[in-house]
Amino acid sequence: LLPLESLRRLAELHPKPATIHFQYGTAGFRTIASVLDSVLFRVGVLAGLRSKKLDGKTIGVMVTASHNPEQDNGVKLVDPRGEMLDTSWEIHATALSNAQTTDDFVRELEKLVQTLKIDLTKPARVVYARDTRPSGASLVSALQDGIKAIGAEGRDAGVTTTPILHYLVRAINTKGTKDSYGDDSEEGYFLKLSNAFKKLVSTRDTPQPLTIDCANGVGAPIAAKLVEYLGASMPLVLENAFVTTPGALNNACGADYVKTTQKLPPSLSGRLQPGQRGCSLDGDADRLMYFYLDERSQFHMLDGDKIAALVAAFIVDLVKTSGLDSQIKVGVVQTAYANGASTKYLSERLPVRCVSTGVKHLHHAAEHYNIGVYFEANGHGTVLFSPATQDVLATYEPSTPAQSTALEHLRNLNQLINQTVGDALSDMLLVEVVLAHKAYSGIEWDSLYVDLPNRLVKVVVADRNQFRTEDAERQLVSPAGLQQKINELVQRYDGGRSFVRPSGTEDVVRVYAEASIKAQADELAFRVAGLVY
Ligand code: NG1
Ligand code: ZN
Repeated sequence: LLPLESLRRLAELHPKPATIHFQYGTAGFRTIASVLDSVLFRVGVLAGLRSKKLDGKTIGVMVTASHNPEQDNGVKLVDPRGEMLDTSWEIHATALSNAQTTDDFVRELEKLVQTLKIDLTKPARVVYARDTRPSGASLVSALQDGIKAIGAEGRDAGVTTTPILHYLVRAINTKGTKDSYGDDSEEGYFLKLSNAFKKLVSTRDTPQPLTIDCANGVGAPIAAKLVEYLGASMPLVLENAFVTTPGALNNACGADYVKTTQKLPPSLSGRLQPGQRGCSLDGDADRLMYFYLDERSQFHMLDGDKIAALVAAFIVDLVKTSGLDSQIKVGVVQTAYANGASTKYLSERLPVRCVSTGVKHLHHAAEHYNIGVYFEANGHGTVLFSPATQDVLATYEPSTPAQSTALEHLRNLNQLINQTVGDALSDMLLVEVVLAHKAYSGIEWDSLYVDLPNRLVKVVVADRNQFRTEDAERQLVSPAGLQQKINELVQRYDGGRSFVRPSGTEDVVRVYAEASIKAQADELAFRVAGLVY
């Protein structure tokens, strides 16, 4: 039976604000922090139930609003293998969060326990963490009340990055098994990454220091710890590390700023020398954007598509050199936002699939390859080695020194890459490995292909739910007739491509357009926006 006394008593301390409707979307719950107290309490209870349903496996809860402004916050659940919450539970999260009174909440819980046949006698374990937002501490205490109310065992992972929380969940659940993911501590994470990195770059000279824009977020203290583990193997210069300055988080800095403005954060001007490269993390360090200044101090952005191109080509080469190309097939997953030039570059080298926006779609599609590389243009992504591929790598016997070296590199990449979720710091080390092996500077990396000029605009509409898509969001099926009009417009632009979809995280419709000339991409985007409005 449900512990009704503690559930009721603690739920009373976290009443749901009237008139607000919450929704568990692609980014979990995310909104202005001041209304989230009841949501955090209920997520604590739900995490406990999910753990009981999965036989006491540890469930993760991350309190963050990523690249959103400082006054926002949010919360996401993490499943036992370190992946996003199973989509079938998103509606349960939404239903629980919207129960108006304590009675409604208890009724929803009872319904859930019954329909999902949850055995309440099972143990429940939850590990949680938060980013540096000022609202985080009080939201975590609401979460702790929820965990307590359902009688679950909680573990506080403190202030850390989203990808470290995902790592911890997987490490805890695989502890002592043959699939052990590493020690279930922050130290275990740093050791795993830094040891693999050092092996992968053991033959090069000390590199130029890399500048990291930490978005004034949790990436700053975590990167500072990483610096100690990396030592001379990778000198890092941390910028925008003002985590306690009010209003600084994600403000005119960070990966989202760089991607949307295609500019160097003003705070870095003068801090980066011509020819030097740097990168930006977002507020919870799961997105990564690279950039460099050319010899004329012009800014060049290297986004998630450029990272995918760099990394996928490198892995394909290693697989071939190791002699494993008949057993290991490498593939790439992108979304419709991937620059057309990147899709062309990649398609000439390996299979590429396009899926709907949202990490869960990319992640699941990437699992279908032996090695699946996925990146969103905005810098979120990772590489997945399938279980069978990991076995092949563990048991394969190379027959030449070149094969043996390539195999060793693949094994170390498998350790270096955080395969639970996109991880800016792990991805950054991955990029540095490839650049070192190829002896590429930013310029050479950038010239793998030339981005098609593009423009992304938001349109506020009366009801974004009217916009429905198919074909991985590249075609509108509703409103009727609109796609036809878009097609007619697109035809008139050289290299034109455009699509329209409702945002999953904001109350807007997004319009993306590409063309061979910048002015034409802008014009196409605005004309399509005109059709939508
Ligand atoms: P929406 O708001 O659904 O476009 C945005 C990003 C996604 C993804 C999610 C989750 C764009 C165009 N969209 O989704 O790529 O990162 O947020 O945070 O960048
Ligand atoms: Zn993020």
